[in-house]
Order: sequence, then C-alpha cells, then structure tokens
Amino acid sequence: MRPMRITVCCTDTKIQRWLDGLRAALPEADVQEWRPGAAPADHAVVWAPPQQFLDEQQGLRALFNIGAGVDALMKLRLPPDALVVRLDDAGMSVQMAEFACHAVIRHFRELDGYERDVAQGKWTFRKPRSRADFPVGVLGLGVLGRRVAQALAAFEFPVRGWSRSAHAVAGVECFAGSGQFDDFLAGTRVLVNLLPLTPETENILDRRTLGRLRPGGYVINVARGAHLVDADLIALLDSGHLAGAALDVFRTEPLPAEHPFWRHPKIVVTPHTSARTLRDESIAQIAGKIRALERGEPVAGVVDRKKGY
Ligand code: NDP
Ligand code: OXD
Repeated sequence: MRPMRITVCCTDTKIQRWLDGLRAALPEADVQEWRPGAAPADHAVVWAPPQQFLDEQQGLRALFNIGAGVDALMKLRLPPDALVVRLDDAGMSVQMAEFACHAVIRHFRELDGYERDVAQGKWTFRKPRSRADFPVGVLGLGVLGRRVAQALAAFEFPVRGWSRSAHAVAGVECFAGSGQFDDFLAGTRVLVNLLPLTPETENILDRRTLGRLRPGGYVINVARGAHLVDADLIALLDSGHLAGAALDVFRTEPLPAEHPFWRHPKIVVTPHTSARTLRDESIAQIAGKIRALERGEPVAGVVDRKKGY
C-alpha cells in the first residue's frame, strides 16, 4: 500500500518549515510541496491556493486551511467531496482577546490622548470615564468572538454579542439573527467585528449599521476588510458620530499607500496581525485531525459549505 500523501500549497515564504513540521508530526506520510502536475494527494494543507491546484487535486479527502477564515477558499471551485477544515483556535483566540482588549482599553482610557500630552511634556489628567457608558458589542460568537467577549466581560465592560443562531455566554447579553441586529447595535458603543466574510456579511458595516451605534461609537475591525464600507466609515468619523476606529484588516492588503485610512487622525491601522497563525500549534492540530480522519473519526472545525464558514 502506498503511504498517505499530503500536499502543501501556501503563500508562506517559510513553506519549508511547514513541510519539515508536517514530516516530523506525520512520519508515516509522504509530505510534498505542490507543483503543477503532482500526483494526487489524500490531504492538502493550503493558504490561498491557485484554482489550478484544486482542479488538479479533485480526489482530496480534506483541505486544511491554515487560517480561521475560509472566505478566499470558498470563492474557488473546490473538489466536491473534500472536507474543508479551518484552524480551530490553534493559539489564535488568546491573541485576538489580547488585541481586542488592548484596542477597547486604549480607547476607553484615552491612552492616545495621554501619549500626545506626554509627548508635549504635559502632566494632565482626564476625567475618569464610566464603563457603563461604553457597552461593547462583539459581532460573531464563534471560536474567536466568544473568547473576546468573555475577556472583555472580565474587565467589567457591559458586553453584548451577536450571532446567527442563539447562544448563551456567561456575562454576555446575546442577540441572534437579523431580527435582533438593530437592537444589538443600538445598545453598542464599541463594536468589535469577528464575523466570517460570507455573501451575507459582506459590507455589513455600512452607513446604516454604523449609524445605529451609540453616539461616540468606536469600531474595531479584526475580521475582514470587505465587511466594512470604507467611505461610510470615513463619513461617520468626519461627521462626529463615530469617535474612532482600529482597523487590522482591509479590502486590499497590504493597505495601498494612497488609502485615506493611513492618515486619518481618528483611525489606527495595524497590518493584519491581531491573531497570527502559529505554525507549531497549527501543525499539531492538523496532524491530529489527519490521523483522526484516517481512523474514520469526525473532526472539529469542518466548514459548512452552504453557510460559507
Ligand atoms: P467562527 O466560524 O468560529 O464564528 C463565526 C461567528 O459568526 C459565529 O458565531 C456565527 O454564528 C457568526 N455568524 C456567521 N454568519 C453570521 C450572520 N450572517 N449573521 C450573524 N452571525 C453570523 O469564526 P472565528 O471566530 O474562528 O473567526 C471569525 C473570523 O475572524 C474569521 O472568519 C476571519 O475572517 C477572522 N480572523 C481574522 C484574523 C486576523 O488576524 N485579523 C485571524 C483569524 C481570524 P453561529 O455561531 O450562529 O454560527
Ligand atoms: C485567518 C487570518 O483567517 O489570519 O486566520 O486572517
């Protein structure tokens, strides 16, 4: 019997480290970087593969995405019977919680203002603000959103969350479905976006929805750039309805040099770094799932192709 074949097709410049790690974790498998015309593999480990890869590898049993978001993959023609498996935390949720809490607290405690004051040699105080005036709303209560909501609740912010189906999360007021979206928004001042990008959620952060946030709203987008209508955000910042935004993801990445987000005084930009894929954790998770699938067992993190996440 031939050994199990695993093909790796990803844009990471350090692909050799993925190959070495997978070979060490699955010594029984034949692990190779994909090249056009390569032999059919059983499992694939991918990030942003070309369509040619998928067309040639129609017999795959599973496609392991080395990220949590599968939006780029779902736009391609996939092998019909392959399971699509996303990274299931693998060290991302704690990073996302750190990043989101930092962004919320920096805004709430006016740390940017203090930094400006100190740069001018000023020893000044601002009036302490009340957490009750800064309810935080988390869009998406999945692997990452739930962890973020709980971390913010631990800082005693009033926290609400919105998802497609109903959830119960301790310390979080939960809303579900389009029928409760406006109520969720109306009680939110600081919005953290952790939705997957699907046809239903694309452009969801527009003039109408952001306009429903409480006055002085703050937007933290750590999910995907295409959730946000850029011009609508800028209009609401300039009108004063929104106080600011922390943006980690963009429609075009890297963010083009001429994009107004770079220089807007109320926007903080980071380069898609809120929760990085951790190679060792990811390889361990993928190797464990490949072994489980080979034993005929179910695995977590399988994408529902109809829902798109
Ligand atoms: P999950 O799939 O675990 O969770 C998605 C959540 O969104 C679920 O609660 C789901 O609801 C909800 N949701 C999906 N569609 C809708 C809808 N139409 N209306 C209301 N709620 C909806 O994803 P993760 O938490 O793991 O990740 C979220 C996203 O974060 C990823 O898709 C990716 O785009 C982004 N990301 C960004 C990173 C970065 O570095 N900036 C790093 C990693 C991920 P329900 O629970 O009912 O299904
Ligand atoms: C992801 C990402 O989806 O890094 O994992 O954005």
